[in-house]
Amino acid sequence: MNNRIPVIEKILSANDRIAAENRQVLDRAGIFSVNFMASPGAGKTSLIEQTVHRLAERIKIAVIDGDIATSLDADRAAAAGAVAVQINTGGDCHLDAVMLHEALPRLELGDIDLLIVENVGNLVCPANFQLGTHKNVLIASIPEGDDKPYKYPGIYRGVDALVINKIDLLPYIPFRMDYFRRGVEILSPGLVTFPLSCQTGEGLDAWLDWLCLQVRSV
Ligand SMILES: Nc1nc2c(ncn2[C@@H]2O[C@H](COP(=O)(O)OP(=O)(O)O)[C@@H](O)[C@H]2O)c(=O)[nH]1
Ligand SMILES: [Mg+2]
Repeated sequence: MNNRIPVIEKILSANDRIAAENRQVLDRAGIFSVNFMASPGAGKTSLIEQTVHRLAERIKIAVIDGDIATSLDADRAAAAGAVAVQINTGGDCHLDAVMLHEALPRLELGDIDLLIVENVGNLVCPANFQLGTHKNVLIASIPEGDDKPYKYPGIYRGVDALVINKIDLLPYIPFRMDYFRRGVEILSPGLVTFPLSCQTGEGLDAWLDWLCLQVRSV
């Protein structure tokens, strides 16, 4: 039992080493990359679809989709107009840096401006495994409830931007935005936040402006 903590530390530091290699590969290719993390159903793939629809004419976008099984999400990203690769984790509840490392050569890296990685739907495990992407983006959604920052502090603490999706549902679902945002502020003070709806398009422009700014900054 006493050996467990050193073993986990070793796995995590090996992951960080590969994550740093991934970052180098992406930087060398001039690619800006984001890691989308969220619970299942929050709207990761929907935000990818909307982002690709709106930006694909201006920015070359690739998507790497992580799921336990199926290629359903990569199929959706491809149908939206992105180059898409699916990773099946076969049961793992998160992507890790090695999985991304193995997926990167499946893309024409010289032909990509923006890489979006869709992590496995989960609010716990993805927070522990850096992939080497430039930004970690968390997608919350109204039906999940306003208590999630308090219940899953780990994932809310480590992110670079927060999307609050499905704001079209605010009239129908009890969700105290002030309470939610107070919880976020405690964990990630000043976190850049985009309330939006993939369904109606409300709020998408601010998200896309931020993303384009990041892509241009590479
Ligand atoms: N009402 C509403 N539904 C949405 C919105 N975004 C996504 N959905 C729906 O939420 C469900 C899960 O979306 P999906 O993108 O597959 O989530 P993922 O599992 O995080 O990739 C689908 O039925 C979407 O149509 C939104 O902004 N508003
Ligand atoms: Mg999805």
